[in-house]
Amino acid sequence: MPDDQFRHPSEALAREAHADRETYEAMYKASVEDPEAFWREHGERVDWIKPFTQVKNTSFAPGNVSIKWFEDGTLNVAANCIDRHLKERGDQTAIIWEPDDPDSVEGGGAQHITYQQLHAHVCKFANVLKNLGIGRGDRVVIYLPMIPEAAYAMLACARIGAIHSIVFAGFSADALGARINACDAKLVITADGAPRGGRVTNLKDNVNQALTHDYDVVKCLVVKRTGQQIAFREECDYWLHEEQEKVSDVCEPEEMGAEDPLFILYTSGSTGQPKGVVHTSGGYLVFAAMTHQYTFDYRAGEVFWCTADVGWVTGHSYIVYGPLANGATTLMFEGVPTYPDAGRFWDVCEKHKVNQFYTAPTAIRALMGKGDEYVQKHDLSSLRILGTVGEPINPEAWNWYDRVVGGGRCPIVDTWWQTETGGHLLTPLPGATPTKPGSATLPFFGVQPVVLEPQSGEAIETTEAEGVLCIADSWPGQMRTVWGDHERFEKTYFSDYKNYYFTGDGCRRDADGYYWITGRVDDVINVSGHRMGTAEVESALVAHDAVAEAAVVGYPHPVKGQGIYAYVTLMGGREPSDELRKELETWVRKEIGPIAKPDCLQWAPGLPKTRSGKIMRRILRKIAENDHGALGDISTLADPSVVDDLIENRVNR
Ligand code: 6R9
Repeated sequence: MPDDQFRHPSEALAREAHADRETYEAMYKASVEDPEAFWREHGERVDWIKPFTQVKNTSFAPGNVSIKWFEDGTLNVAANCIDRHLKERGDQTAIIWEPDDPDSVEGGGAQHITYQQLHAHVCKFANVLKNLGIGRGDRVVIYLPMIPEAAYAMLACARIGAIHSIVFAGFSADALGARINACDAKLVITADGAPRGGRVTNLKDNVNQALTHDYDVVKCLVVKRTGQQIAFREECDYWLHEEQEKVSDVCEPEEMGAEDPLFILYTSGSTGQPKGVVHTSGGYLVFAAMTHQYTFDYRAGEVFWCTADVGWVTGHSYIVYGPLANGATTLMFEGVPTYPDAGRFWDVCEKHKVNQFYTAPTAIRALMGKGDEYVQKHDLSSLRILGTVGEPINPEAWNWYDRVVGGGRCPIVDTWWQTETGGHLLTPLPGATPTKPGSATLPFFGVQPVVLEPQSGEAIETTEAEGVLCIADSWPGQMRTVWGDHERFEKTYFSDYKNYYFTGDGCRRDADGYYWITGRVDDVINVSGHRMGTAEVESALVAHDAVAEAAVVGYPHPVKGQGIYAYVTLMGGREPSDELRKELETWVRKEIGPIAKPDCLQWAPGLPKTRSGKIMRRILRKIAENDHGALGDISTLADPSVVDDLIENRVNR
């Protein structure tokens, strides 16, 4: 499908959707011409305890980066996601929970939790937190499977003004420990075990291991999920079901400032330790809710399913906060796309009559590879809108998604955004934006993308442009700081290109003004939609005593989008072997988690370095991509001969 061929929304959809082309254009224009007025109006979509008078107070100026929205307003995010819906839709399902095992008896199969029930669960949970000494501003780490308690825990924190920091349950004990320490958490909420794809991860064991150094300082609240045996620390572990017996289901929401932190979410950067991305309460909620409504054309009564895990930002904004702020029915899925078989997604869509389905290109590619039969067995007529997120989607996968899953009837919204942005920045709106396979199309309201010439930092004014993607002005969902390190926030996002927010992504703008993300320009790789710093994998590798040096790059992978390619130089006296290779793979899994395991590991007697000792990743990337015809100038290398060896011994997949 050539770039210039548009897929137009049907006339009926354009008529019925929240926005048609004209509405989008008028609203977009208003949003960038007078952001104050636009967001003053749309800030009203949340219920404020004390209404805001100030709307926007933001600066990207070097040395003075400061982002505040609705700053004198007060609200409670949990009350916005629950209490305000009780009168009108107390008996409507808020959360549909679909367990890992579709036939599980002990899990009770799918659960439907109404807004009224959600209210009771969250109030009780909040009272349990209070009893454990948690209050406003305290950090709580959540390390849970995809069970309703994960949403209760998030909303309970929000209700009492505690700041949650979710750690994806696929992360190792070491990665968990680092995040607990980094935000100085008082409490960890976990489960005995996490069933996924028919296998169980021993979450509580990981917590115990993570807390070796603070063994009796950090409390732990445990949800009984599997009923397996766990090592219980009598003095500081608590069972949720026991603690809940002791509390009432009434808990008044705390009045929070718009700029009080709602959550911290650790995400990979190009250097050093993961960054604690901080999102605050008012602007984040306005933006998550508004994007959820417009991007998915969500309408009252519909069933919305985002397949992400709440451990990633997508789960925060589009499983919990956005949908619940809109009074939606949101589906939470504990399992994986291929268990019990590759038809699971479609089985769940049929069973719960899902209207909007939102997933990642890596899942689409994996399922596409299993054949159309798995899709065609199911009645998918309830589907209305399809979405993708996490990485660029190749047109082949886009077309399969459109044709086989959507039956050619469902607009696809390819949503580009980041942990840092809180919600969608580039995305089609179903009734308004003609789509092109592989393009995230046009900016959301209030978002001003610019394409800069990478070297000079000049904005390219022509419609057709290729360069780095920056954003010229703030939007309400923007992250506010890096937890405990505002300097790092400024340095990472506002120093390479002055007066802009630098996204770290490269992009192309075509003759129609459509944006095409070309991938990260920094040393961040995107494996199955999971963001990882090459530096993290490298430091895990060099922590092994056999490894002298390691360099990690991404390479195109047919299913994962990008795979991890590691070059490893061994310590003198250590010899390469298959055993050692396996040992290093297991080592990385343990240090970071299964998602960081290298797909290819090449023994490198030497790495290509400049005379100043900087590893030339450009060359390593080319070799990993098997594109060594295009290595470019290697004459500045301290020892150009290492390159020949690397090419010769390249790992073939
Ligand atoms: C939401 C999320 C952010 C990075 C981002 C970009 C890539 C996300 C994309 C996309 C092309 C899309 N990315 N959505 N690339 N098209 N629709 O994924 O957040 O985990 O922080 O990753 O993911 O490279 O910079 P996060």
